[in-house]
Amino acid sequence: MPTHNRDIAAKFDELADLLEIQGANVFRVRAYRNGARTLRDLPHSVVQLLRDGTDLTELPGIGADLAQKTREIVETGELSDLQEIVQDVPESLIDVMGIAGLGPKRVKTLYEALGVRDLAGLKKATESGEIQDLSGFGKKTEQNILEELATRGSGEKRFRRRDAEELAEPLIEMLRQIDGVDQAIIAGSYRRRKETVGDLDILLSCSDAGPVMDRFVAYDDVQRVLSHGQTRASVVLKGGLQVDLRAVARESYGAALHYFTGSQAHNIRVRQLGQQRGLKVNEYGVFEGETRVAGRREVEVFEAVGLPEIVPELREDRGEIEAAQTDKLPDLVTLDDICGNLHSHTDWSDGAGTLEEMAQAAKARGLSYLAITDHSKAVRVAGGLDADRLARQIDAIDDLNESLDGITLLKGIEVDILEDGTLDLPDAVLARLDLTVCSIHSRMNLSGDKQTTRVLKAMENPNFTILGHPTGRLLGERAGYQLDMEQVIAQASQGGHVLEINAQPARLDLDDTHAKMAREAGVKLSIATDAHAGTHLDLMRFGVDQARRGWVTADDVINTRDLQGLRKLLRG
Ligand code: DGT
Ligand code: CA
Ligand code: CA
Ligand code: ZN
Repeated sequence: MPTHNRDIAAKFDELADLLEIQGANVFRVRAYRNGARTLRDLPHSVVQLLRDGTDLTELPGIGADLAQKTREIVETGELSDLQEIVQDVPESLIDVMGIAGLGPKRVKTLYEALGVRDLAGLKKATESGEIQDLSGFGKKTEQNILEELATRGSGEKRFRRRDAEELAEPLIEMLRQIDGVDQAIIAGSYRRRKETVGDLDILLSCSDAGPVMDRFVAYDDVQRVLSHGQTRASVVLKGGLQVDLRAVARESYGAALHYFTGSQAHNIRVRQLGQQRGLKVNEYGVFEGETRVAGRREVEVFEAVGLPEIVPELREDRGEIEAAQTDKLPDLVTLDDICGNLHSHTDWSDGAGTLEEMAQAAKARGLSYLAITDHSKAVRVAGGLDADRLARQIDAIDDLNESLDGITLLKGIEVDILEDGTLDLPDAVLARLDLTVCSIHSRMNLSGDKQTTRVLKAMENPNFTILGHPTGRLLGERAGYQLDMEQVIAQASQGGHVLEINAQPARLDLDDTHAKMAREAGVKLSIATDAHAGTHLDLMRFGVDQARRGWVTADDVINTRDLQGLRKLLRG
């Protein structure tokens, strides 16, 4: 049974959650979380590494304890610490902690005082009015919980793009290897490179579909078979991701690819354009009367309705049809355009690598500059830097740059925006930096007015360069701060501030629509990996995908400039 890195990481995250509810030491909790992140982001399978005899403690953030526990999970499929702790703290409390506003401390109180063990219990306690009488809870909290429980009931589970990829890529490879298969493409939201996907829609063309369907439903990762026919099959993979596989005739493959790539809103527009020309557009082709006039290749569908090809990322009916008609489709940024990375952490705060290791990792990935932006002191659990340590780091980077070849470290900080809108470090030391990434990590639940005022005030600081992960959302975990992004974008446009597209798969923040709003207002963007280890520099492509969905061009992105060009922009 294959154990994915994601599954191993999930166990450590679960352990961290439960330890947190139990009230364990914050550093210990953080060690498990960091380890989980490292494993999740590894480019290689942990199972393979162990098979090759790799010493896991060489990985950033993995000490002897985590290495041993990782081995245990791979060998037994279980983690004994986890089995032990669930005797004390029910696993289902993790779901309760997923409710906005309910941190580990409150969850512990709910469990101990009211016996709340899961979401159903939480609902009962909230409805009976017991919660508002607990100390530290009030009527408002009770109201919030009820609202969130209500929206959850209806919400289907969506998968982060990277999690879906980990399941999808080996599957599509397996299908492509089967004799007689000539094309296999994952269509749907996956092909449009959405940040999350509901399910996978795979289209196949092959000489004999029956045996391919048989292989598909017998695949290792399949947990449940929903349907199994001669040309169609649906399964649920371990972890809950549904996959629909369809075999289509070669002469229809392009039309089917277009139809199942979607989005539905885009499809409707294309079909209407066809109707205006007396054509019928569907998943089998483009038809004039009974005659098929297009369908083998996808581009033929666009040509038939008088459009140039539109890349999947733009197919959301957000103006791409009009842009295509007037030859105004944007020339989207690509991974190749990226010259550097402007958000990274080292072992001076909560990163795993030294300054030198991060520099070499960036160089190995062909970058010409890397901004070091460790946390500032407000983020105590991350070992944030105070003014003295930052000053020392600035000197250390100056020294190191003397000896580095082919890569330049830029001096920066991820400085906290405090509740009153001031920055967490004095102006004098911030002024010595090449740039700042200014972020919110506390008081995320302020009212919309207060949160917006807080950010706008911070932007008035002359040392403010980039707004880091602007909304603070975590996909599938928590909504963003209440922040009036239109006002933030307007002020950024006036003041020449940069907004970040954080490339971490759980963040992808700004999202596509905000990125589009920003670029339309002339605001520049920084696509950055927020790397806490060298391997995280590889996450850049997720940020680029999100940017492309937001119509972003290379010119809109400051880290497409060479070092000289970037310095000029930063001075301006
Ligand atoms: P997802 O799976 O929720 O992340 O999003 P999609 O876009 O992959 O949606 P899905 O899986 O329901 O369907 C795949 C594509 O098939 C969708 O993007 C467009 C096309 N499609 C599905 N149902 C309809 C429909 O009723 N009308 C039209 N025009 N297209 C449809
Ligand atoms: Ca889908
Ligand atoms: Ca589907
Ligand atoms: Zn941050």
